[in-house]
Amino acid sequence: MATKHTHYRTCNLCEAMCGLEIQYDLETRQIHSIRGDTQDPFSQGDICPKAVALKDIYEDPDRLRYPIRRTSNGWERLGWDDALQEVTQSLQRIQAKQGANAVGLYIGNPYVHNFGAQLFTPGFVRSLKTRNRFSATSVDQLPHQLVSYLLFGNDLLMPVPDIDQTDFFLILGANPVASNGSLMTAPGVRRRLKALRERGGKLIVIDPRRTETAELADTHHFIRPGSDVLLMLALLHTVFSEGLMHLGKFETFTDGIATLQDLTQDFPPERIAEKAGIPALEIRQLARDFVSARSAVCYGRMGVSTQEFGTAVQWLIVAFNIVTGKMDQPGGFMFAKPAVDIVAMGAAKHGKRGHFNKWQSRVRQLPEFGGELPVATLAEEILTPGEGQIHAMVTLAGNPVLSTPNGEQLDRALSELDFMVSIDIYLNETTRHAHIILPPTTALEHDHYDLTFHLLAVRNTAKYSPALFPPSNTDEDADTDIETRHDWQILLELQHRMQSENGELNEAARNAILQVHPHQFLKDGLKHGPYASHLSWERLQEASHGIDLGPLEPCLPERLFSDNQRIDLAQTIFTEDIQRIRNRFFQSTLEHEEATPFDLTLIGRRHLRSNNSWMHNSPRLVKGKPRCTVLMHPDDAAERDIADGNIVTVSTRVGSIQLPAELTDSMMPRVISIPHGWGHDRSDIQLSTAQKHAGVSVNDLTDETLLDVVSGNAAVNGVPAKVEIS
Ligand SMILES: Nc1nc2c(c(=O)[nH]1)N[C@H]1C(S)=C(S)[C@@H](COP(=O)(O)OP(=O)(O)OC[C@H]3O[C@@H](n4cnc5c(=O)[nH]c(N)nc54)[C@H](O)[C@@H]3O)O[C@H]1N2
Ligand SMILES: Nc1nc2c(c(=O)[nH]1)N[C@H]1C(S)=C(S)[C@@H](COP(=O)(O)OP(=O)(O)OC[C@H]3O[C@@H](n4cnc5c(=O)[nH]c(N)nc54)[C@H](O)[C@@H]3O)O[C@H]1N2
Ligand code: SF4
Ligand SMILES: [Mo]
Repeated sequence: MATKHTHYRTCNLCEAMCGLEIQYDLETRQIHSIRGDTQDPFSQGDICPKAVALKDIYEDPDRLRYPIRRTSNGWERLGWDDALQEVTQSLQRIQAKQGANAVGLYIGNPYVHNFGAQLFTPGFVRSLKTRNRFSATSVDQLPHQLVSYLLFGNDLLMPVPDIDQTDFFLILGANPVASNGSLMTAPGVRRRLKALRERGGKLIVIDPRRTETAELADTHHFIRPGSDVLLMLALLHTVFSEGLMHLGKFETFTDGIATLQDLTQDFPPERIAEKAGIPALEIRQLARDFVSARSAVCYGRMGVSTQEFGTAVQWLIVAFNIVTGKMDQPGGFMFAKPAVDIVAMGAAKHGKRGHFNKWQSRVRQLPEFGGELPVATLAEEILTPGEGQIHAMVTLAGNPVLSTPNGEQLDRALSELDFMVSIDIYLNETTRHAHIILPPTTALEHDHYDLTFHLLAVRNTAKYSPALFPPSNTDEDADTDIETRHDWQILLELQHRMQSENGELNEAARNAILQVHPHQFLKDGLKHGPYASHLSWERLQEASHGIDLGPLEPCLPERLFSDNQRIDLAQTIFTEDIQRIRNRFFQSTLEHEEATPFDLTLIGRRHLRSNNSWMHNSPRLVKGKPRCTVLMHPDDAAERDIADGNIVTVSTRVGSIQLPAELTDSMMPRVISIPHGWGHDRSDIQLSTAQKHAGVSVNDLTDETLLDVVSGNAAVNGVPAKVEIS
């Protein structure tokens, strides 16, 4: 008779780190149920509907279970040895002929949720020796990382809102009720936001859409997409001009305040109100309320990073928190202190500074950051002939065809490569271009520790989860040799093979590493971490629900990695951008505005039941009415004779897509919203459920030339667009 067992683990799907309680049967490897773990001290039983889809991913018959090779007769099965050999030979052949940079690499989002992959990627990257490295960072949080690097001396030292202790939470361009929080690991975020209001705190949301989060807020302000930078300058202006500045301890280690004050002089609320769409008096009151709150935090996420002034907004957000005395204070913008502190470990190993703009991309001269180039230029690097052109690609846990701007162009570019290998669980819109796909295990088959998200959490906790099932087939009666390997094993094996010829990583060295499981790193990390005296590897393993390590605590200036442990708010890289802001908002000629037929502005959105592009093959997540719609204000629809549910054509400089219109006054007039990650109607993919709920890809509309030019981050929000009835 089958026996039920209980397994506790952390959900790996989004950043929230919810604790799960999984009932399962070991013999049949059946999952009976997935629930919230009420004993997890951090998530306290909270989960979202995606958690249950871990079962669907594990059991998904479409998921790849052995390496495959594309042939003229379709995909054929390969043994691991042959597959790895062919990959290595192809990459080496191309590099021998066309140089090291002829191989490009793209790393996607699930990588950050997979500590084995994180630990073994640097070695693999070194073995590729290419400068053509890209990742989802540059369609996401690149401005945050750049700002942290410039202000705090380390790109991973990102402040998080102390949501549990704050009295005043000002949110720009984030919708945590749908996304469950980003660069703010906060399981049960809805509960935490409600608790904030119940203790008398205020929640203010700035967003061109009245989102699910805005519905919970005391105040929601619509804002013109891309104009947050004006709002931040005007808030700072108010603080300076009304004598509200309060630096506190930052007085002793912050430079550039006078310059910052100078720069904001041009931006009184009265001057920018109309451009931003928020009345001047309300901006002034917002600044005053923020300052007078006992504790307060201003936080901006996706919607303000992936736009034209992403870096400037993130810089000004930190500056605003500092000059109002709210930074690094309980209830303010704070830093986590994780048990395995990758920031301190990285600094100890590599010295304190990374690099930015040391070299540029070949075609468009975009800056590298930490050795990566902006993904908005990937397609051009493949399509543009010349020395350094990309002829082969490696993708790891990424689907850039659906997730990067002008995905249609990238789709075309990938089809022209001489060779491509993907390490991925699915044959999807991107991996269909691969010559070989190497399938890794899924989350339930490997152990889990959040190297990144403990660092971004609103409370200090630590949790390790062992694998639930051994890596293999779910169906005992089918081919028993169906096999997947862990991402880290695949990466290590590829590194070894790439390096074995020149002797950089010999057999003995590889075997030595293979004996060392990724969890050895955790063991060492804990030993050198801030809780070493009472948190050992043994204790972490025993605590299956996780360990609470207390609330966030002030840590500056000691935790700064910048020169002399000082924060310079007026670095030229920031201040120079002010001119671009002036030009954009105050000197743009009418001529430019009149010439364009694009009278609306396109932004994105997330839904609780989606996770970027790759969870639409779970039937339980896609059921219900289609979610890939364009939201528009009823007045904008009426002007165009569009009724609710009509199929409309949305066009931008880059392309057109057709989808149903959904009319709602939750949209700011003249702004439209389309979610990303859809468009599963491309041929030759193996996602049977997703194909039935295909939708269209908004990234066939987003424009690879629209960037936050400082960082090179893609501006997938704020794209000029038009809508017509189809
Ligand atoms: N227009 C628009 N575009 C956007 C966004 C937006 O808001 N609007 N958001 C952006 C953001 S924030 C992000 S992070 C990016 C995401 O961009 P990507 O990371 O490129 O896209 P994902 O959809 O997350 O693709 C994940 C891929 O990893 C595979 N996968 C899943 N689990 C594993 C695993 O354990 N191992 C391996 N090897 N593979 C795995 C999946 O099958 C899938 O192919 O999209 C960005 N693009
Ligand atoms: N359910 C679900 N959860 C997810 C994901 C998912 O795909 N689905 N993806 C995960 C990933 S990879 C990430 S990075 C996080 C992202 O998490 P969040 O940053 O919370 O991302 P979004 O929910 O896209 O919220 C962005 C908000 O910005 C608004 N916005 C757009 N343009 C502007 C603008 O110009 N100004 C202002 N002020 N607002 C603007 C949009 O209307 C939207 O409400 O979510 C993670 N969690
Ligand atoms: S909110 Fe995120 S971490 Fe929590 S259950 Fe849902 S997907 Fe998993
Ligand atoms: Mo993301």
